[in-house]
Amino acid sequence: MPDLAQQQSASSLLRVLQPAVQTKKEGCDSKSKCGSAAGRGDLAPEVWEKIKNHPCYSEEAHHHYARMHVAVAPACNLQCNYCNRKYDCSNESRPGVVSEKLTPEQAAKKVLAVASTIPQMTVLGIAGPGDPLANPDKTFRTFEMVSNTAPDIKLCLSTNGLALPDYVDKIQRFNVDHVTITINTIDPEIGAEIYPWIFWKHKRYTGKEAAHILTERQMQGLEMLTERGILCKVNSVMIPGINDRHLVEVNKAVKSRGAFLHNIMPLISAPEHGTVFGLSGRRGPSARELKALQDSCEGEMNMMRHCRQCRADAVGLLGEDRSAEFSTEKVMAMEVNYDLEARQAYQEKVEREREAKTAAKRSELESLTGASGIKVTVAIATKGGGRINEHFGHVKEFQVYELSTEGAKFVGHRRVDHYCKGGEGAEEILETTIRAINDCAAVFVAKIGGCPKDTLTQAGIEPVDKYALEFIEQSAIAWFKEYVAKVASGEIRHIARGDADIRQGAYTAA
Ligand code: CLF
Ligand code: SF4
Repeated sequence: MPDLAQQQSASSLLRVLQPAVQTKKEGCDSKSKCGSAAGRGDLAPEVWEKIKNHPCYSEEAHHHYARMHVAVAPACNLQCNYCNRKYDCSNESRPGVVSEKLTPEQAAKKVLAVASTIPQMTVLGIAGPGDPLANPDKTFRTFEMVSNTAPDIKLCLSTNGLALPDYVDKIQRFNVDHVTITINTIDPEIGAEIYPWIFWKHKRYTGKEAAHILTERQMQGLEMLTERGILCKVNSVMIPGINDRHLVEVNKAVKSRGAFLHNIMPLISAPEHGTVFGLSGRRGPSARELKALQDSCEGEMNMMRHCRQCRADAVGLLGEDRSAEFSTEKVMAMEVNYDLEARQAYQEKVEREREAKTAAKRSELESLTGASGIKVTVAIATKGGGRINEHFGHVKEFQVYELSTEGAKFVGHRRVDHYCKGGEGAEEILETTIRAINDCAAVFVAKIGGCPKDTLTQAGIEPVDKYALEFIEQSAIAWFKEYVAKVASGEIRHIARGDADIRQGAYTAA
């Protein structure tokens, strides 16, 4: 008997593999004005309203606003070779960390507890630890309870897309206006290397047939969502040797179907996670490989570069994880005081700070003239708020910006270990830190000790502490102007830096 893929008509297969006619109903039409880097004036007002305080959909918002996930969805309807089902979903969380699974009632209480404690928490996401749409009752019950008690919180969903077309109407009815679909390929041959099986319509499918069904369902779901004006982000895991070159095609296919943002994430495949890819030695990409792919995909739909591949129970700003403060035991014992007015007042304060930051960047940019053609990457020590406000020794992640005559562009982040834990191992930690920011010409910090300062300088990375507590972009542009002037005067020579390591794993509450 012919398999399902063979039964599909040629035109149906073609429809899946080729970019669709533009279905985008909203958004924007120039590269500089779209996606996660866009600002208030760049987007249609209704789109700006949706993304302005969503830390994943707006790169700028991620400095100021937090998200939380509730782990109400344990089951999954397919298998990815980068996931170990015993642990969390590696699309949205690090494998190797077991979540506390919650009932919808526990989840709703947790959302109120977090919202009362962290006024800048604006988004509730359901991202696992399995697939939210393989657990539809728990997922939608949670959304329903939260929207009844905390109507100012945006609802967000992340899915592999297999069940998506069946739930689009419900997603719209429940006012879930941000949906992420993980799409790693549109080619069944490649799909067969990523997905050993799917479970669909009470039957298990394998190989190319499984991959073909999955792609059709993902594309159909994406089109249905964008037709309804629901903002869609596509996550893709970059798997060197399998889909790294092909992701450019995926980008075209999802862009033509109206996806708002494309997030290409590095494969997480440490052997201790026990995944098929981890155990077979499949490596993740280097920082340079990841950036080159993101750059080549950047077009009308911007790339998300600030994803932290967070856990299915993550809480806090994207660069932090406060989930340990909100264990079920602690949440159930908490007195919850959900004060909408206090939350709004706090967020107004955040908006004023944001406006000050934008104005400072603009005025610094105005004096950045000339076209030197020089591009420099720098690392920033920050704990949020868009300022250089972290001590070198306390950094858990550096934010990385590319500086050019266009300004300062966020291009990623690098996880590192605390250098200041003190005692043994400090040298090794410093070594791994340097490898993580080896592509950077400078590191901006609030403070730094003499010893790491010397070692960084020897490694060709300039430690810069004169902008302590200042805004990141304004300071970086000011430094870049000096750098270009020094190159022009012959005081220094501009040299392209090397590659850097991407550390495995996502945010944990360690
Ligand atoms: Fe969560 Fe995902 Fe919503 Fe964000 S995460 S469901 S869109 S609220 Fe964000 Fe985390 Fe990256 Fe996901 S940083 S893994 S992209
Ligand atoms: Fe794991 Fe998520 Fe893939 Fe399901 S969709 S197998 S939970 S990574």
